Amino acid sequence: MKTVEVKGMSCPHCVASVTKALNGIEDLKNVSVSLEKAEASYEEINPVDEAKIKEVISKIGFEPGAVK
Ligand SMILES: [Cu+2]
Repeated sequence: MKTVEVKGMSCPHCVASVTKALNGIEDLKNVSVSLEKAEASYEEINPVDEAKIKEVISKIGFEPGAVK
């Protein structure tokens, strides 16, 4: 499992938006977004470039941080 920091989420709608966006990436599964921790966790079915993850988060108006 990996986690990516997601800055700028303020309510459950933000969590839903990020969850939906990440679920839209082929090869990700078990996406789980935490407002409290300001991060999203996920598993990869096949390796996904971190840049792709960050791009998707940025595109919907949030600020991605470190992936770990
Ligand atoms: Cu919100």
